[in-house]
Amino acid sequence: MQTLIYFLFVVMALSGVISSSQADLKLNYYAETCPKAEKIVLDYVHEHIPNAPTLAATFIRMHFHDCFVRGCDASVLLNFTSSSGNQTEKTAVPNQTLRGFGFIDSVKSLIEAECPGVVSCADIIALVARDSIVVTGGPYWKVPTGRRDGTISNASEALANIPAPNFNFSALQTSFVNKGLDLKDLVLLSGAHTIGIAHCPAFTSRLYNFSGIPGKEDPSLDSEYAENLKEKKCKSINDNTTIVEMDPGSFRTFDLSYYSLLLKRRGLFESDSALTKNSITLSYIKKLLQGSLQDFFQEFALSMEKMGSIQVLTGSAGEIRKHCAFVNS
Ligand code: HEM
Ligand SMILES: *[C@@H]1O[C@H](CO)[C@@H](O)[C@H](O)[C@H]1NC(C)=O
Ligand SMILES: *[C@@H]1O[C@H](CO)[C@@H](O)[C@H](O)[C@H]1NC(C)=O
Ligand SMILES: *[C@@H]1O[C@H](CO)[C@@H](O)[C@H](O)[C@H]1NC(C)=O
Ligand SMILES: *[C@@H]1O[C@H](CO)[C@@H](O)[C@H](O)[C@H]1NC(C)=O
Ligand SMILES: *[C@@H]1O[C@H](CO)[C@@H](O)[C@H](O)[C@H]1NC(C)=O
Ligand SMILES: *[C@@H]1O[C@H](CO)[C@@H](O)[C@H](O)[C@H]1NC(C)=O
Ligand SMILES: CC(=O)N[C@H]1CO[C@H](CO)[C@@H](O)[C@@H]1O
Repeated sequence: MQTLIYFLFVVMALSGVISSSQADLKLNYYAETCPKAEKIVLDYVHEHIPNAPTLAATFIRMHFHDCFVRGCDASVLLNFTSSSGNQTEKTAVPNQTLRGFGFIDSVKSLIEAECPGVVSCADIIALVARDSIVVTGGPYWKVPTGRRDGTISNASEALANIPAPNFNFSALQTSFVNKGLDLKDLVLLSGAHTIGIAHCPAFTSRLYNFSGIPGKEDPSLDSEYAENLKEKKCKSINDNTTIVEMDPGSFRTFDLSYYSLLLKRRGLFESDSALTKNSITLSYIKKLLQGSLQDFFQEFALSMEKMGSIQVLTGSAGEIRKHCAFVNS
């Protein structure tokens, strides 16, 4: 009998541990402590994103990069910590193309003025990302709040945890599984590449140096598209500055065309085209293309909610930063 009780206790404790991170976030977490917080974010986004719609892409990407390194804890925003100095996550190669830090700081200042020390920077990233995408006509997803801010930010951890554009299928799968995300999430979340831009270095090896062979093109890239990119965009392998729309023609519209391009072998990164090389992910792509835009939005929302709860700090873990770029002293 005692053994049975002990067994039940262990089972309950384990399931509690497994579900605790998600259970501790809740919708409108600041209802009592800072009732205007979410409205302040939404108003600021409404006021500024229509003038700078390309920031919506950078914010959803910032949220992704935050969540994949030490969980969604705003470690991506830190400029300096005592352990890493200025070699924080944002200095790592994948982060060098992030923007919009000033926007987040402005939202934080408005919220601090309303209720000091209450709302985390991690929640602000999650809310800004969602609201910016909605304002630009993309999907809505729920953002339960209650995340707390981390105190560590380490450039080498960003390199180790953020998937790279030259990842093949199995490397992508491993990267996502390590964060509790499955192949369906991989296909759906990659769908964010329906908006935004990339710099040439993310894919020029596919045009000029595939598999390290000078002059070789990636045979899984549509050759007409490849020629076009070489002639008009990334004219050499050393072009570090030119930007390319990832979903040419509708890079500001959150739609299904990213997936159509994948099937036409026009995914820009190896990581995009890798999704067509596995039968499970290929069939998800085809299924999405057979469904409606609303179906895609609904599925995307579920994956975003999963992503937004990766390894979150809750309760008394971490802190509520006063300034998003610095840990509290
Ligand atoms: C699956 C693995 C992924 C890889 C390898 C990857 C890689 C990249 C790279 C290399 C860029 C271009 C950055 C630049 O050169 O400026 C980019 C852009 C972008 N990524 Fe991803 N990404 C992945 C997943 C995601 C996810 C999960 C999201 C969000 C849910 C996302 C959202 C975006 C957006 C919106 C942009 C455009 C950014 C802008 O316009 O500034 N990506 N990604
Ligand atoms: C933090 O670093 C960003 C660039 O990564 C810079 O734009 C910003 O001004 C810095 N913030 C502070 C408060 O120093
Ligand atoms: C950063 O992370 C790397 C890899 O995990 C580790 O070797 C290094 O010691 C860390 N740096 C600091 C300053 O904590
Ligand atoms: C980072 O810190 C090092 C020394 O600690 C300093 O030499 C360098 O200028 C700093 N870089 C930036 C961008 O602040
Ligand atoms: C995928 O990439 C990994 C890491 O670079 C490599 O070890 C592996 O062999 C590759 N797998 C395939 C199927 O190419
Ligand atoms: C081509 O790829 C190889 C192997 O990755 C690398 O060593 C070489 O520097 C690359 N060439 C150029 C011009 O970038
Ligand atoms: C582009 O970046 C690479 C790697 O950072 C560097 O070696 C190269 O000199 C840069 N090219 C130009 C034209 O700035
Ligand atoms: C946004 C940001 O902090 N970008 C930095 C990325 O890293 C490079 C090199 O370390 C810096 O020059 C950028 O300022």
